[in-house]
Amino acid sequence: MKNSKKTNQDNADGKQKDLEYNKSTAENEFLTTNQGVKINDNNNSLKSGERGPSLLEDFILREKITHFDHERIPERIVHARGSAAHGYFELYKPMGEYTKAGFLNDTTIKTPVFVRFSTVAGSRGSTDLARDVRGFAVKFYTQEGNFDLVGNNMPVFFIQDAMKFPDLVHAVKAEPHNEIPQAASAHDTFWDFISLMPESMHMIMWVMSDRAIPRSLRMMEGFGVHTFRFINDKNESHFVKFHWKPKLGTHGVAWDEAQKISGKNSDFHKLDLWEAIEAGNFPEWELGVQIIPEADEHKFDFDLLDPTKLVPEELVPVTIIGKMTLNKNPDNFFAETEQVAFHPGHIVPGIDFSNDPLLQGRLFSYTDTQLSRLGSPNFHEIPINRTIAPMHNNQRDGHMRQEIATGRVSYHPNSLGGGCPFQAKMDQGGFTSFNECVDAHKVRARSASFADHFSQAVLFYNSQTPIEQDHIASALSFELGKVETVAIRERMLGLLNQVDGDLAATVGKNLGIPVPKNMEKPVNHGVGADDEGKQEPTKVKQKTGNSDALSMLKNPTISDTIETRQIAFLCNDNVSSSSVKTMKSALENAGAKAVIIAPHLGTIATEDGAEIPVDQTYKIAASVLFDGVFIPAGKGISELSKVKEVKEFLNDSYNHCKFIAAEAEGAQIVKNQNDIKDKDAGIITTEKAADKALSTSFIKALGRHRFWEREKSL
Ligand code: HDD
Repeated sequence: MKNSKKTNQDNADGKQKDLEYNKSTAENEFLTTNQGVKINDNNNSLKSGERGPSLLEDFILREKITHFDHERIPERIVHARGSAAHGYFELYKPMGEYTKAGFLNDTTIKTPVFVRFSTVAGSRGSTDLARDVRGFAVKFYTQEGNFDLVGNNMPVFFIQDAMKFPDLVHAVKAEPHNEIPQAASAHDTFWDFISLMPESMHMIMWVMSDRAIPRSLRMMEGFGVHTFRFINDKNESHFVKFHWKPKLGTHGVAWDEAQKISGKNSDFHKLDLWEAIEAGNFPEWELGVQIIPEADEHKFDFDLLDPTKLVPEELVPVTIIGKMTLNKNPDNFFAETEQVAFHPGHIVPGIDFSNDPLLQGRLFSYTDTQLSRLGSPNFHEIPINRTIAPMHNNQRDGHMRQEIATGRVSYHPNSLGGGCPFQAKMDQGGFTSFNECVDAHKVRARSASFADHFSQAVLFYNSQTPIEQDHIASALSFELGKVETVAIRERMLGLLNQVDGDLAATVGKNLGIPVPKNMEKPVNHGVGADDEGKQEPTKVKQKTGNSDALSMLKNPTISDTIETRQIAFLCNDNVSSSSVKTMKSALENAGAKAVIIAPHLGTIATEDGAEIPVDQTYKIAASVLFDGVFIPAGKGISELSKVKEVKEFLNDSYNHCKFIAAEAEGAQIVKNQNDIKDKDAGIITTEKAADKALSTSFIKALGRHRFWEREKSL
């Protein structure tokens, strides 16, 4: 183990080499007990007589069953369902002016990373497509120790102080008396809590937007959320906000689609990430930072320490400093994805905390939770968690200790061990906390600078396109429609009214209740008993009225690539091979994947007697699992109009605003479908077969992801 650490620091493979020590394979090996004894019969327990009782002395049976009985560990209290991958981070330009962190200064190093994405509220076995925040946790195995950036796919949070975290989580999780609903916030306890906590309104706008139903984990932004500090080698501090920008753009699905995907394939995101990496389509994100000098701390209309606020990119631009590539799936889900232990408190010299009260509370929570989840203070020794930097200290013993620390000295200072291990001076890389001056009274209070709960909710809402605003109104109508207590719905309308009168009115109309007039002034229940009625939320006018970066559709960094998109080809025997081939090769050249769907597996015969392998049948394939649909030409295609699943396929594609392309007989099917016809510009048809112009327009259209304009006519 020791030698590996010296050599494993050098490159992107460093962590992989480190993990090799713990990998095993049973190839060409005998089956044995855990003690290494070869097993002769793995099918029958030891009995007294063929039909007699089993014998307690059967150590092979006992060992097997005992281990099985203990296979499960508690799932994470939040973020239980996750998918992860290995990769590396490359720096574009040295950041020495701001931070002395080694991995942010040396552009020649590829720092290994392990990234876990997650939903928050649901259990381990819940659906990937829940309307929820997504966790975006990155472990950088740097040469100076592990740095964990434990963020989300949204840049703000529900609450301002860690004191409220257990309340928030209790409210959103399944209700305690009947454990319903699973992985859903659409229930009374969540909205009861939210309606009493106006500070959550900004985050509520994000969670009700399509950010909460991503198309793919590879198509989400990531955010460090809190303001952190960069510390340079002169011990100067700059505030910093971290951003991950996906190369494939940020995309969501329609809510009806999300619900159907949950039925068709609840592992949709997990599988998508897995398959992309297996196919060599390595997902990439660029790392961006917003840097704010210490002197500018109080220059904004909001408090940098308030995690319900973001720093608009129009005020402080995001500087792109590097790129992360995920290029390897885990070998073992439990060993890696389940046992990985992230902690916002895992930082390296050059990075430090701010006094954000949510972050400060997190610094306690993450080690604590690993103790109950992984069962031992030695969780840092689990292969996926251990650092590739040299690690020496006087911590000893505890459950399942792996390291065999030699020698008689386990204390500091010592003379018997030659004083080892030594403390490191700052110029030797020793970590020192930023020497911020703090002179204050001990109080249990919230700063008045945190009291503006609505301006940024308004900023977010106003920055959305009308389509995105409609989606927010629909999401709120769905969620609050499932709330049974009318008083909770009314309180929520009061809060929504602070964000936008029309939004409140639309949701109110759907809920069948008028926006309550006497609730113009929301009450903040998130205060101490002596402060009740004080510290009411204020609405401060932001300088930035609009921020395109907050909209998925207006975002200036929007990507029109169709790489890795899955396009369904609705086929049948007697299809035109040139029609299929022309579109398939055009899509593949653009990086997308054509999936051939037909009534049966095996191959389909083309009009000219060739054969095309079939990927899926209509019994398995569903529109919601694809990004777009193409119906080729061919005499046999006309028969598809009789196939029920094809009708459903087209209807769903249409209703979820997907682009549909069709040629000749295929185009006729679209025209004959009552609900669709060729009503809008998202339906691209031609009477010709193998039309290159059609594939060009289809690819261009797919780059827009969805033809959302169609929603108006649905
Ligand atoms: Fe947390 C897990 C992100 C606030 C307490 N959190 C967890 C994970 C992510 C986040 C991505 C999953 C890590 C993994 O994949 O293993 N959490 C956040 C963000 C927050 C946040 C972005 C606000 C900005 N969290 C937060 C607070 C507390 C916690 C305020 C407690 C005071 N979070 C936990 C936890 C978890 C966790 C209970 C559960 C499993 C784990 O830590 O390892 O400790």
